[in-house]
Amino acid sequence: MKPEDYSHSPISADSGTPAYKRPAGGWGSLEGVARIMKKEPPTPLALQILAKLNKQGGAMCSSCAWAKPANPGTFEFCENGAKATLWELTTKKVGPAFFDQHKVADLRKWSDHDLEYAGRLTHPMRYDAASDTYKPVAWDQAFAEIGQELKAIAPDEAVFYSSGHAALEPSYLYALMARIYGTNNLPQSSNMCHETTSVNLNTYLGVPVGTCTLEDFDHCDALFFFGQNTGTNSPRLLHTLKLAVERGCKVVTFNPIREKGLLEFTDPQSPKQMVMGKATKISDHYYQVRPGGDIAVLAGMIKYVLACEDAAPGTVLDHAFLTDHTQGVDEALAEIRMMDWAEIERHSGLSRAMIEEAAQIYVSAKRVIGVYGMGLTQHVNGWLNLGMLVNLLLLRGNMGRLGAGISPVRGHSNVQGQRTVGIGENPALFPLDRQEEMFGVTLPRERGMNIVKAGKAVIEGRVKATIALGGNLLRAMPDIERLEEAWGSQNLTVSIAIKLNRSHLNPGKVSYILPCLGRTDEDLQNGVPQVQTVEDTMSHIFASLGRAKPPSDQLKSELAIITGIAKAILPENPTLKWDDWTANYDHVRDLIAATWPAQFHDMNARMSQAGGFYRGNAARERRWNNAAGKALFTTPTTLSALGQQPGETARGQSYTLNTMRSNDQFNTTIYGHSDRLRGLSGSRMVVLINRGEMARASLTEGQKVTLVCDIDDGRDRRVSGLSVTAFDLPDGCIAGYYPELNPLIPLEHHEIRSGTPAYKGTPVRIIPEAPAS
Ligand SMILES: Nc1nc2c(c(=O)[nH]1)N[C@H]1C(S)=C(S)[C@@H](COP(=O)(O)OP(=O)(O)OC[C@H]3O[C@@H](n4cnc5c(=O)[nH]c(N)nc54)[C@H](O)[C@@H]3O)O[C@H]1N2
Ligand SMILES: Nc1nc2c(c(=O)[nH]1)N[C@H]1C(S)=C(S)[C@@H](COP(=O)(O)OP(=O)(O)OC[C@H]3O[C@@H](n4cnc5c(=O)[nH]c(N)nc54)[C@H](O)[C@@H]3O)O[C@H]1N2
Ligand SMILES: [Mo]
Repeated sequence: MKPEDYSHSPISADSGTPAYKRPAGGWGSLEGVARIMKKEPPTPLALQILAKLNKQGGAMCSSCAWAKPANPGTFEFCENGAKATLWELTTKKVGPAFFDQHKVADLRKWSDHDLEYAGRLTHPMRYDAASDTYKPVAWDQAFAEIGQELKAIAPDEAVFYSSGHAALEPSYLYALMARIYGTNNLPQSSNMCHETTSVNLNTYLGVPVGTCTLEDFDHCDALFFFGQNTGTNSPRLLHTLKLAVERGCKVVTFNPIREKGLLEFTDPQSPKQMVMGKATKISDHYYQVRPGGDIAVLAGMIKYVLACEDAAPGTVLDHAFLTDHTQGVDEALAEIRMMDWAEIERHSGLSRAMIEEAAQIYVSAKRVIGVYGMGLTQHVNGWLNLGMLVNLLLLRGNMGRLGAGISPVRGHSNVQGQRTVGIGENPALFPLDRQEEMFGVTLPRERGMNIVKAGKAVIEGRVKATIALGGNLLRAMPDIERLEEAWGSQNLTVSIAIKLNRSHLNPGKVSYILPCLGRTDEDLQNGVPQVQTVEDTMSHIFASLGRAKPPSDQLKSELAIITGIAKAILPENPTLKWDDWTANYDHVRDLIAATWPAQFHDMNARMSQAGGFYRGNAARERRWNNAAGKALFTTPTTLSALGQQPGETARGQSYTLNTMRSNDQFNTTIYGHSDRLRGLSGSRMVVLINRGEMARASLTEGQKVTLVCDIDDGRDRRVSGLSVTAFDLPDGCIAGYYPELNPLIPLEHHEIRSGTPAYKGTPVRIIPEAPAS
């Protein structure tokens, strides 16, 4: 691992560690796009598709779920959106000849990058154990055998996973099919990311999603960012932030890593900034909180707000809002008042002065938005991270009014929408009565399995079949080595995918890879191009139209594949018009509209309007659709979001591990080996650690080490061959890349209310592989 040439940043707190010298965005991001184009020059059509990305009549980007404005810029895509789009539009192909040449055992030795870089899947393939290769198969034969296998087991022995990518129409039919078949086992990728949000915001505010829209970002006076890496994961939000900062909005960030995008940004769409080499400073204050320290930060901020109110009673808190709209404030505040500043400083790693400085910005701002990502959700006490952030916002009525609210930044491009239209293991969240009436069927009411429960059931042999609508579970999940050992003993594994990945290389006894059209591909049914829809992180729904010629005439749309499986596993029923629905996706939108009329009425007409159509949000209007009918305060029970504190354990010194994304990946899709915005490149097998901790542990730069999980449940979890890399981080924590470090995270180590894996807070020890030289 070596720092990039433009190595050390003047803004890094430790100038001796790698950092990116230039602002986020700017020429660097154009170079990032150019680099991926150089790998494989885009076709003229690919360039046209990029130019229309996230605009009316174009495709919606398959990278992040950030909001798409009604008045888009000339280029309404970012460096990483371009990478995702061009990655899908590759001209390379993985067809029968490829599989003939490569045994599955050999492919298992390939890297994540190389597997996907090989190209687009072109034919339905069935695993042949005798030759250890995948062989081409006819679609009809595939559907028939999948049907046989699924009919031979109890419905609750099957799992229907979806990665948050497929559009609303296939997702609606997928959930419907699984339920009519007889199971609520519908885990989704958000079980690994914003499940903490879905479960806990629903409890606190009566909505499972954020309360803000883009308009709020035009009116807020202060934005507080917790654990979200905007520059890499939702770069189009940087443009929104720049506009906010330019009108005087203050930005305050809490993150253990000084993430470049939240420090400074040059808008690639601003000729003036680009030519003048100017950048906009984004965060007014950037605090390197210790991982798991946000509860303590928020407790300290609330103590300061209360001190201000005590000094000038009636002027700081929004008493009318607290009385009319909230519940539990006295109890929560009594507990927070008793919290000790020394403990707050210890857990947060920040001084009282720093926390009070941030809180003063909160008190001075009329309208405040709290923004967050995986840094809050992927912890054992993620519920309290969110509870405390909601507490802070509620105190001054920063919920359900213009310019204020809570704004989780969602991951996959339709992850929120899939949940909206029925994907999820909890049947209580969906109008199953209505669907029973619409289709004359009986739907199961027992709760199904989320991803952690499904993983455990696979390990224990209780799952006999897994169908995956996209995704890469054997890389994305925790404890992947434990899962790999058990995966192949299932009767059936089916992956609906556009590219080959590691999850396809652990076939069940019967195993299929079913290749589908991607977001940018033209989807013709009976010669008519079909539109699909997706929902962004702000609950707006957009039509998306693919225009590229598919890589093979053998591909089916996700919707058509679901129809094929549904017809093979479900009894004939004249109300289930699978063929009609596949022939014209308008008909599926009619079903969605009939299922949720208030939100989706006239969906076919509204889906193409500029800025999408808004399906509304009760909390935004101060209607609280939870059990209490009020916005709930949360009483803290601890100051740490971690399940286990780092430090000296019986087995040695342990550190909190933060598994993170590089700037050159989309989840388990690895585009390359650069993490430009952190000044790193070359290898992903690194352990980032600060220089003080390195010295205390007698580690040297580049030294090879093994990480060992420090949770003792009788299983040894370790990853070897990692290089020690000095990096600007708080004490007590280390960082490294997802998915390479996923073998270290126990499946049982998760957020306690929602089951979201604690990917940002696993205790690990460092074992040198050779003595320090
Ligand atoms: N290019 C690109 N875009 C993506 C993705 C991608 O992989 N690549 N993935 C998509 C998906 S599915 C998702 S869910 C989102 C994820 O987007 P993010 O929510 O940004 O998730 P991470 O990249 O995991 O980064 C989390 C941030 O939290 C910080 N952090 C870690 N622990 C703590 C803590 O205890 N407290 C605080 N305050 N901060 C902490 C980390 O340093 C890091 O900056 O992005 C989506 N967009
Ligand atoms: N350690 C650690 N682990 C994590 C995280 C972390 O921060 N740290 N983050 C977690 C998060 S937030 C998430 S969301 C999960 C992600 O988990 P998943 O959603 O399961 O994984 P992805 O890497 O997004 O899936 C990539 C695959 O999707 C397929 N694909 C791409 N486009 C399409 C398409 O159009 N249709 C279909 N059918 N398939 C397609 C491709 O074959 C590709 O190989 O990982 C989680 N795992
Ligand atoms: Mo995610």
